[in-house]
Amino acid sequence: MQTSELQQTNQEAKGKDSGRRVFSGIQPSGDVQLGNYLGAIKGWVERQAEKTNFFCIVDLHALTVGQDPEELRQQTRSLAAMLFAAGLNPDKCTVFIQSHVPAHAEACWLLNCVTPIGWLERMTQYKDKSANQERVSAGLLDYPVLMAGDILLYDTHEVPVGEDQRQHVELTRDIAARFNHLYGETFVIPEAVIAEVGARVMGLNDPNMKMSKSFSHVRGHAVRILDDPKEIERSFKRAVTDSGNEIRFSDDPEKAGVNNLLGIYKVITAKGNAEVEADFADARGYGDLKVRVAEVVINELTPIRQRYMEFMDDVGELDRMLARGAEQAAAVSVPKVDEIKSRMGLVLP
Ligand code: AQP
Repeated sequence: MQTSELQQTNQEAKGKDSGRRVFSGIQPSGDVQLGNYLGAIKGWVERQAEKTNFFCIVDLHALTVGQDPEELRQQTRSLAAMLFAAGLNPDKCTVFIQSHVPAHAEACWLLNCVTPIGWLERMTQYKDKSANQERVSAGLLDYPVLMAGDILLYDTHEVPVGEDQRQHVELTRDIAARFNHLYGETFVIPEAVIAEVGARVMGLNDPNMKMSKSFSHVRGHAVRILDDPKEIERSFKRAVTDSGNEIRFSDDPEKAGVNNLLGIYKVITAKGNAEVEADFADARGYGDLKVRVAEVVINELTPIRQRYMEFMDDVGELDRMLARGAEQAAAVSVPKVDEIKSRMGLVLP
């Protein structure tokens, strides 16, 4: 696409809203699970036409923990196919791979130089992820700075994320404010947008731990988007609940399992709490609850799985869609990274 066309696309996008920009990312770090879908992807699809949206497959972030190169390549394409299959439309939003736009790695370095190490060492995700590793990479510590660069390069106003990423968006705000203070107004200070429902889907085997891609190989932990209906049914049947029989929303940690199942049902059916509870008024125990939740999940995911297969059958077209996304992303982020460099005193070529 020519620059003039890109500018036109951006202007059109601005026309449909007051120019508010949205940025969000997802790592190709394993099998995409129901939490990623309900906490992030579903909302991206529903709101893609409202503002100027940038959705990024953050492959550089995936490198912060060990990855098999061939698997990473496969997972990256697979994730792209899944995002398009879920309904992201390249005519309405920009979908691209982070490493296709070198401005992201550059911004990370530049922002590293204004970020105190202490800010990074207190990140909960860093503490959790580093606790289980023999050797911790510098990249894992630096993960939130790369994320800050991703967001700030697009003059982003809103960052839709799950609850687990709230702290990283707070850090991004701190980094942006510090940079603006040191070098003059450069960055928009972004806000995390956290959906009330779907924000935290918990593991089916342990409702006190969030569902995660990197644990999707653990039996009974996650529902993967590409699981077939039988597998999904089995996962829900195995879900941990409690020894009672009351099907209602509750803050009681004892009932975290039932709460999680109801939360999944609620976000998919878009019903209110009372309506959801009423749907289960005639249920005969948790067995019934599990079967009915599995049913709505299967109905939601089946068409996505089918479209996914079609995208994976035409990798050439998939790559072309991603190249178009990278071009659109670069049209915004390359001038921005030049502005950052210039502010910091680098001589532009
Ligand atoms: N369990 C979850 N409930 C709600 N939202 C979730 N997200 C992740 N898990 C849940 C949201 O999915 C988006 C993409 O996440 P990511 O891939 O960038 O990283 P993550 O948050 O670390 O996701 P995972 O699945 O736990 O991946 P791994 O295991 O690789 O670390 C984000 O918006 C996230 O909030």
